[in-house]
Amino acid sequence: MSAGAYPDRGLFVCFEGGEGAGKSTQSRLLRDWLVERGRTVLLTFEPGDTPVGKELRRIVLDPATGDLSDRTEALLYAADKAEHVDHVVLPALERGEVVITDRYVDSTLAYQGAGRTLDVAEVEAVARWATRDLRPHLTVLLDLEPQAGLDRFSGRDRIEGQSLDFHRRVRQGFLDLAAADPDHYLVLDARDPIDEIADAVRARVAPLLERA
Ligand code: Z5A
Repeated sequence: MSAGAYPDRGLFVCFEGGEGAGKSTQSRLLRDWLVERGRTVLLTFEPGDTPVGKELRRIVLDPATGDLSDRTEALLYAADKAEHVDHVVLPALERGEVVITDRYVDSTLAYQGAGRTLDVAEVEAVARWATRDLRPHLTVLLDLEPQAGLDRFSGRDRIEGQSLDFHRRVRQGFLDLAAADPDHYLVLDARDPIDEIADAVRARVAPLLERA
């Protein structure tokens, strides 16, 4: 595996974690804090933040889709990532903006790799190809015991409806990725109060702004 390509313009920050861990909440709080400091910020998400991605999101998350081959699911998420990187993420970074994404490549390594038990190296090769091996300067992993995250919601989409064992493998998948590359990860306990988590994220992001 190559070292990967960290953008030389802009700042690329990603939030990852299981369902209900607080990714959307923390993404918005970080965006608001950066905008108050005069930064131009693009807040985005996967899957579904492009016209084609919206269609792909419906297919992968709608319970009515039913069973998909694990490989089909991995390829659909990869297609969403390719659209997202080429049409949303890279253009904003090239403009020198801060890009915050709610989920990215680690989600496919954790869900389609560790969760579905596809070969993680194969899933990674596809996802890195789809994303031109573009890597976030920082990934914030909001770690939460799966049942606690699922309890924060009532409805269940195709992925949320998987077994608790599946979600435990996903959680461990995320933790393994973070442990392997501490320079590019911040792991936080998602049970902590929202404001405390936001403060910890800001403290880690602040020095990175000097390079953006
Ligand atoms: N998926 C995949 O398999 N492969 C991939 O490559 C990608 C994704 C990119 C996308 O679902 C699904 O696709 C996801 C992984 C899979 N599936 N699952 N399962 P999504 O985009 O619809 O949803 P999500 O990404 O899982 O996010 P979420 O469920 O909406 O949760 P969240 O964004 O992490 O949490 P939140 O909305 O900020 O907060 C949830 C609630 O908890 C809300 O009421 C908050 O007020 C509350 N909250 C937040 N923080 C706290 C704290 N600290 N304490 C207490 N309560 C809190």
